[in-house]
Amino acid sequence: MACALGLADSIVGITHECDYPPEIKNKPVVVRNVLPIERMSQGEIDRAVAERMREGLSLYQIDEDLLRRLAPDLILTQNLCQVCAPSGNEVSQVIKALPEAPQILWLTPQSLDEIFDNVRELGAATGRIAEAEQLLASCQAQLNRLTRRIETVAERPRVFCMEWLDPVYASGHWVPELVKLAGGIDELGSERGESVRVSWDEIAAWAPEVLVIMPCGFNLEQTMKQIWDVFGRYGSGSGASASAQPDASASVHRFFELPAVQNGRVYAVDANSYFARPGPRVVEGAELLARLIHPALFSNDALPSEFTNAFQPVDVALLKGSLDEEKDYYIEGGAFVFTASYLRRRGYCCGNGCRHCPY
Ligand code: B12
Repeated sequence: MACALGLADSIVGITHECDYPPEIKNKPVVVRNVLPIERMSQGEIDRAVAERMREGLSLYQIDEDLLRRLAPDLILTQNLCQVCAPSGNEVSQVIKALPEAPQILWLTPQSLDEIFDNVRELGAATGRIAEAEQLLASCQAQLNRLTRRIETVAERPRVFCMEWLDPVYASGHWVPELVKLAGGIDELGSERGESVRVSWDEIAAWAPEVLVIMPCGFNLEQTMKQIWDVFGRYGSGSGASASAQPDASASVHRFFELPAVQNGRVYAVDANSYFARPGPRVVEGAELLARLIHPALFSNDALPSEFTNAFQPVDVALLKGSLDEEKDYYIEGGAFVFTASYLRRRGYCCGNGCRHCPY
């Protein structure tokens, strides 16, 4: 959001999650994760997050010395989710330790309108009001174009946006609104509400025709890996970790029963870029969803270049473990060699040095 208002040069420090636009990635990192989430499964992350919450422990470490040295005039932070990024408590504590209190802008948007309000507030706090209005006008124009297009189709497919795979979280905040703009309905999501755990029985009852998998904190390739780890033939997702939860999610997964899965309409998306972060790119998220929900409407349009790595259809047969000799693998000297086509459709690099690895 800050960079979209032309503030990249004024940013003195970032968090470990800040990766866009790429030119900010070499700024000093003031916030770090406490949990080694890169090495943990979906179930393990969920349990660790809930446990640290119960014990009143933070998931983040703020480098106070570095912050003191950087001496920002303004800190942009959030109070939307206690566990997704440093929130109220952590930030207030650290501020107390600074010699001069900087201005703090709390961004806590629940909806698209509130994301837009945050852009205005940031513009006002940084003397970029004109830039903020210009950005919002272009976001609104993009949404209006999408709305006009979606008005031409009659049907509104049942969609389910999955914000976590094990246990499953339905979407909240602005995501159900994006689905609506994209010409679908996600009744399991809570518009302007929190993302909460849902059971497989509820998902099966909703019977989504389109399933979009968007775990927060993951890009496309990482999401594909999670799908294989949880729902793949040799994955962990028999509900084993969900069953450790004393709540509605305690059920074995029913992924393969869903109409969307049976009809090959399951998509992984880059959640970090287009859905999980409340910034201007959620507008592109709406368009991306529209392309997934109503592909025929976009069949004559070239795919915009920013969407090249934004989504991937999940090959359900492959996920179930059905492999064709030649198309998916060949045998050489008694060894099994995966083809590039198989590896691309699987969607992620396993790090085993596969000969035809496209990643
Ligand atoms: C859903 C979710 C989101 C939602 C928001 C949260 C929500 N619920 O609406 C959305 C999609 C917006 C989101 C966004 C992001 N998220 Co997120 N998110 C999650 C997810 C899947 C669940 C978090 C959650 O709500 N857990 C519910 C837990 C905390 O609640 P609970 O156990 O039921 O407890 C509740 C009650 O029982 C009660 N409670 C429990 N104990 C206690 C104790 C007391 C004393 C009290 C009073 C109450 C109480 O309060 C709790 C909350 O309601 C987790 C992964 C996971 N499965 O944990 C990632 C996760 C927290 N997110 C993560 C990240 C990285 C992000 C983003 C930064 C992504 C990005 N790269 O841009 C953004 C930040 C957006 C922002 N805020 O600006 C990371 C954090 C990494 C870390 N610290 O180690 C996680 C762990 C996922 C991951 N990839 O590993 N996220």
